[in-house]
Amino acid sequence: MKDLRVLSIQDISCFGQCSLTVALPVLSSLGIETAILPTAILSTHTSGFKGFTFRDLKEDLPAIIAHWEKEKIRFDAVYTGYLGHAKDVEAVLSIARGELNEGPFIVDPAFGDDGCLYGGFDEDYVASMRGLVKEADILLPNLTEACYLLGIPYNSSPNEAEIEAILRGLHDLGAKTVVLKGIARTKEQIGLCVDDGNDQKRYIHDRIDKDSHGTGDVFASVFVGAYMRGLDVYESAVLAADFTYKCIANTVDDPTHSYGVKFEPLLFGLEGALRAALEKK
Ligand code: PXL
Repeated sequence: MKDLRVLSIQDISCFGQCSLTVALPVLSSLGIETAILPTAILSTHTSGFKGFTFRDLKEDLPAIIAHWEKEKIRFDAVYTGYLGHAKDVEAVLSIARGELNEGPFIVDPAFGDDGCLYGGFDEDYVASMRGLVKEADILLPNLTEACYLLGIPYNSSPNEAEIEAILRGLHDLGAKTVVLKGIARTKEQIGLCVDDGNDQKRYIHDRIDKDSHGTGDVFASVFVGAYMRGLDVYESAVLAADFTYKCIANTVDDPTHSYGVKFEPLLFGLEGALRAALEKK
């Protein structure tokens, strides 16, 4: 296996199983060296906790980047999630499109769900995210984020024409390939659509009727790991969706675990599933 080094740029929520505390173990378990650039440190994530602390690290980013540039450090991909501050975008783009990154720039907008923005975000944050979308090789939005990015009303059950318009709109914003999550949603099913501007593929699969926090981060981390290890975008999205489903199934019966999903016990099987998918190619 080729040595791979990915940089993940997101917040650290010290407690709560999301962002970097998901990306690091997932990517590491897939054999990928994972460097991190934390954009903020929070005591917990912002969903379901009250009174969390938030230390913005945007002042630190330029010096970290300058040091990496001096050391001639290189990454095989850059993957961003929840950043926390609109001003982070400038630093992120200087990494993703500068000498530090020699591979794809993969963007999970990570700013909303179920028709709403996460607490603390506003239209300015969404506007700044459009700056990332413009440069994204692969964009991983859910339906909520896609609608906000396009400035259109959220509809949890878009019809065919609406899905087409969303995909076209995201390409027009600059995203080269889009993995749109949360289509064809019923109580029992949910799906995703992969669209590279020429070709479109969908994956509809079983759904557990429970909203779980951190699943977008699990999906994105598995997706990035699988894609970097050699699956194509669609295969990576399928592996990520199936693994995310298993994580929810592993958590849904535990009433004490409402803040995230119990992905850790499943990581060993994830590497096996990835290898099996690679061997099938
Ligand atoms: O899972 C996305 C996420 C990441 N980081 C923080 C969050 C959220 C979602 O609410 O609050 C701090």
